[in-house]
Amino acid sequence: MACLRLILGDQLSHSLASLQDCDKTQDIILMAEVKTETSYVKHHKKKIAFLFSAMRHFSEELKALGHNVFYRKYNDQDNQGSLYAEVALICKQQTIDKVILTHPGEYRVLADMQSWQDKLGIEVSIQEDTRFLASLEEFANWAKGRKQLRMEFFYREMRKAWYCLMDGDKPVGNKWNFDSANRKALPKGMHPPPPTTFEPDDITQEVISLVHQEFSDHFGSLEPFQFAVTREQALQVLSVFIAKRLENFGDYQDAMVQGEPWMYHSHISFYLNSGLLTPKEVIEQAENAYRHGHAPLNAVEGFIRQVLGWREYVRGLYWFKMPGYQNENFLNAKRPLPSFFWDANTRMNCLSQCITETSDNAYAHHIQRLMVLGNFALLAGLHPDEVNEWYLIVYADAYEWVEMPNVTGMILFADGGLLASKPYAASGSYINKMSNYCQHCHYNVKEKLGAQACPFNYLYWDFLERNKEKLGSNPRLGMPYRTLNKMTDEKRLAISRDSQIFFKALESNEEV
Ligand code: FAD
Ligand code: DLZ
Ligand code: SF4
Repeated sequence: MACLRLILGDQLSHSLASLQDCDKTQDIILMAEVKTETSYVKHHKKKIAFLFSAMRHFSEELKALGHNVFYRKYNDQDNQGSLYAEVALICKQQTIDKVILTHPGEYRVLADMQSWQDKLGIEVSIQEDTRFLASLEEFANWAKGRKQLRMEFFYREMRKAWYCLMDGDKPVGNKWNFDSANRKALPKGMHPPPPTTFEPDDITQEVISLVHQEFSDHFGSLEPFQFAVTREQALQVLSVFIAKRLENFGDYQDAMVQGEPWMYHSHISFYLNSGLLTPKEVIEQAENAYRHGHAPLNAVEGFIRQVLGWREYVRGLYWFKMPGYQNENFLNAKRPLPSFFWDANTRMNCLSQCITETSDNAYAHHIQRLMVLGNFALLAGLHPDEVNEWYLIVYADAYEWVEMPNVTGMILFADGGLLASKPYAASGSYINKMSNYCQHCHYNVKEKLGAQACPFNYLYWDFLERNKEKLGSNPRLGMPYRTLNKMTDEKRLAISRDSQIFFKALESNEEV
């Protein structure tokens, strides 16, 4: 029986379900660079270059292992333009008894794949993506019947299930979570090590030329291009992180410093999400570092919580709630995305820095995504569709399964509190505490009102006032609502007035 096995751009793992039991004598492995995938949103140039190069390297590895690989390049004359059309062409030209797929990372792709069997008249089998540590069924069993799906409780179950950072039936250190130790600003004069980078080889050079040629109108800088593009290189990024950054990961997890986009983060999301690394090996290496005394518990637990907790949780939540999740807009946010999200042209230094780094690197670390960019999107009431699209475009690690819960649930509270117990809303003083952006800003973070005041300051209160009906009874917002309620009418009017001036400027595309 001859099988056609399609491997997607984010399925570059030798352990992939649809590669198991592959019959090298008659099966065909198909990989294809296609327009439908490059254009459903206009991805950052670096994201396309990274994936195409990683796909091409992976196909070479499969060929070297003796597999029969058909690789469709983007500018091949006969490129069929979509995954389905590429599959259909091979099924027409060859004798194929069965098409084997691995569950994709986005609902739109799954919905498409589910129609292929009827269209092709050939059996199509969609296998579970076993690279994740919680199956979709396990997540659904955990989530069923719960009103709120708190990550913390899911994470504890995962720690027990994978016996990770456990001492018998107790968490190591007798606490599940060491987050309270992980909120330090970076001391002056302390510089994180540079990121691990790679010079483009011939395959990557060819892809870079292709991206210049075909995607010049997409967001972001293509060069310098320094990502890992093979598993071997991705493993190097991981081992340098474990050896040189992990020990400080916890302490400075929430810190932001102008000119330091990489901090003590791991920079492995690109490689985990495309399949070059597996979450299991990442977690094992981090736990080993703790067990051998190379990194403290607050760092290792903090890091493992991201991978074993958040990453698995958002994936479970996405599939548990799709397709409805994409329409959530609890706060009825309507404002279009300001143009400065594309050109960084704003006097708000924190935003300008984070957007510039996003454009340069196709990367920003979590707190930049959450507490600067996301916080602004929340306070300004930006429409979830536009915010989701932006995040999906600009980061090289972005796929809907991980991007959407972070945007819809975490930053916009658009799911009404399914993911987060309260909106991650903050005034300028949080950004000032965790970064040095305010020292270089046109606005004054200490001023609450008026033309020089940091816009986050009045937008924060205006957000609470605007959404009082929906958020006023949230127990975790009791303190700020009590403060708001105690404000004089005059102060409340001034907050509303300054916010209206700000929004008007946004609407008329003036620089803010
Ligand atoms: P580290 O800080 O070193 O963390 C280690 C790993 O933990 C990451 O590589 C990632 O795999 C995982 N992780 C950490 N936080 C999360 C989280 N909240 N959700 C899921 N996994 C997490 N991550 C993506 O991989 N793709 C996205 O498209 C994406 N979009 C985001 C959008 C918003 C609005 C926010 C707030 C977060 C988003 N994240 C996304 C999560 C997180 O910001 C990135 O995973 C992280 O910044 C990647 O950098 P790193 O590898 O250096 O991570
Ligand atoms: C993101 C992406 C891009 C830009 N291009 C391709 C491609 O040409 N071929 C491919 O197989 N996959 C690509 N991908 C990744 C897919 O979009 C991804 O597999 C789906 O979004 C499901 O997660
Ligand atoms: Fe951002 Fe306000 Fe600080 Fe400026 S003053 S950097 S706008 S938080």
